Amino acid sequence: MRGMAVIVPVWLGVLLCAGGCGKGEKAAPGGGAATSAGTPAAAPSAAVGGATITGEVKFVGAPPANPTIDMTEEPKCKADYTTPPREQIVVVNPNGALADVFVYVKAGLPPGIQYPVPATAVVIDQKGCMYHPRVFGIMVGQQLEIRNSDPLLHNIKALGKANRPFNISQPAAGMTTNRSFTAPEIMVPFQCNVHGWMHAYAGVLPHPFFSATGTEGTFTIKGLPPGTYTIEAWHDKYGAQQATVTLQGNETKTVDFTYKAK
Ligand SMILES: [Cu+2]
Repeated sequence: MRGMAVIVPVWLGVLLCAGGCGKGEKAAPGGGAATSAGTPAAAPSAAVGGATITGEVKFVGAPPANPTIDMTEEPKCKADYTTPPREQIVVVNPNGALADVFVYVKAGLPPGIQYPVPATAVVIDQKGCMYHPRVFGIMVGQQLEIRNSDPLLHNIKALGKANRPFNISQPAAGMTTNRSFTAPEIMVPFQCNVHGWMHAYAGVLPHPFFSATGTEGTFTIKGLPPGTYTIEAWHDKYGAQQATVTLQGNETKTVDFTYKAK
């Protein structure tokens, strides 16, 4: 969202936090909606409103222990950890909320609206032989910058179904490669051909109304026009849940989701 405040039209400002700007949430991939020229794509203002959906994803029960990762053959990554790292499949925060849940508007938006694609790229970094972030959202057509911060080979493979799969080798630290997606898809899985424990997921949407839970387990979706929406929460291990919410005017409604230990 750097360097764009003064040229963004007022009506577009409400979109800036649509990907989630609240405390404890991940960086807002869907935020920063503007084209490189600073002008919005054709999008009637009726499609943009001032309503907000916010909430928390709770976790009930004892979370399963994530598998320990054996990094013996990758000492340069192993050196990044003081204790043996674990896969981050189920991450429950100290407040009992679940991280890495992708929350998005699944249905209910007015048809036929083209939302501006943010000029800012979403970044996925490979660091310490882990993906950062592990779960994130991105708009159709938005740039995804794939970065290798490790001094060793990663081979990132995206296994989309609606989107064409790709496979990129990045043998050195500092390498970046940009890709984008052509179709909505929940979720596009990423994996590394070199390190079997590396998994990430991208939610690809034609609109900016999505968020991913982070260290507080909360999400916020802003800038919605009045309407009745189906909201879906998606988690790698525990699957998807839906909720319906009706929003009027500029109101904020809270929708919490709860996942239970199996
Ligand atoms: Cu790797």
